[in-house]
Amino acid sequence: MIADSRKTALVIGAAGFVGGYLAKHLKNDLGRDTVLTKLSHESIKSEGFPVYDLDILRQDDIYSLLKKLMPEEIYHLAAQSSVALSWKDPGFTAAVNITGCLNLLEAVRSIEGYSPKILLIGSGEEYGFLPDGVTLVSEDTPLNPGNPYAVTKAAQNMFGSVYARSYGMHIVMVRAFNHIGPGQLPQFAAADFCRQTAEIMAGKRENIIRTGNLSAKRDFTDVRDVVRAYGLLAEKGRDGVTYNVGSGECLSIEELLKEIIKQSGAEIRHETDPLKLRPSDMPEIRADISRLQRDTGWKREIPLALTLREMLEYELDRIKNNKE
Ligand code: A2R
Repeated sequence: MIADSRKTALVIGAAGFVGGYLAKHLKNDLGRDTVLTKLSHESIKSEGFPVYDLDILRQDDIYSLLKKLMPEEIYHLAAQSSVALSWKDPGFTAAVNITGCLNLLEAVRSIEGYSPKILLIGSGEEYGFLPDGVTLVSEDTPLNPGNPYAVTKAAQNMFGSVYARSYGMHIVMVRAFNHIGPGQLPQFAAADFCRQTAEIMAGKRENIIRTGNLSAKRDFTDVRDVVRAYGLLAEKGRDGVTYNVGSGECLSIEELLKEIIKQSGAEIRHETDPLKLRPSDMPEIRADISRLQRDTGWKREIPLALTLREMLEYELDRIKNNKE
């Protein structure tokens, strides 16, 4: 459906996992003139999009690009998004995720009469350690981040809220829960299991999958459903309001693994790898998505079994064609 073909959407940080999916959705499904940014060392596979190099640590460069394009919608995906790296380099993570976001907000603010809709993408990680007995989190659940990455995303969220309220900016904040899909890097459990399973199916490793903690329950959504929620929120999300984006259901990592093994049709065992165990894992977390559903009508469309099948096919194709 073409919603409004005159609008220009700018996706900042488009070379990452979500960027390619969001760019295609905005252009093909919503008819936006879609412009992408990436870091100079990155490459973007999606063809047919104007692409600019942009480092969000350089506020003047953000300003120049915005002045040139004046996009009506800005999707801010750029981030240092690795929890592991955030422990190793919290200062860098804070610079990219907090100062980078502030640079964007200040650049927008300094252009007179310019008032785009801005989507700040945060994370379900912001909730962190939940009060005893709580597993379902609404946007009003107190934040208690458990790692530096989560702290920076909580700070981004708070700046978004303050700038929307104090300066009347059209900022919507998202807390995205686990999203998965073909092309995700194997730092994430589902992608890791699919890669290991594909290697077993291709005869490249013994039939044992190495795992971390399997009992943790998480809220998984297909990345294509997630980017659809972002498009809806840019259109219908209320300024200064935070929205959980997730499925509203949860699944243990073990159930996820079993589904991948089932889909492979292979005889596969699994074994715990102590290096993959994270000591402070929350046992269970699930998003309350009633606000998202009420304000946008969003519903999950892609069942997880299909997502996992496509992830497995992607990894098999990667091995067959010797892709990086
Ligand atoms: O760190 P790299 O080289 O992978 O580049 C990431 C890029 N990025 C930046 N872009 C502009 N200026 C910077 N100073 C800067 N630092 C990093 O942002 C990467 O290409 C992109 C973010 O993509 P991913 O890390 O793949 O995140 P994903 O899964 O696409 O998630 C999108 C958003 C992020 O804000 C997550 O924290 C959130 O959703 O869950």
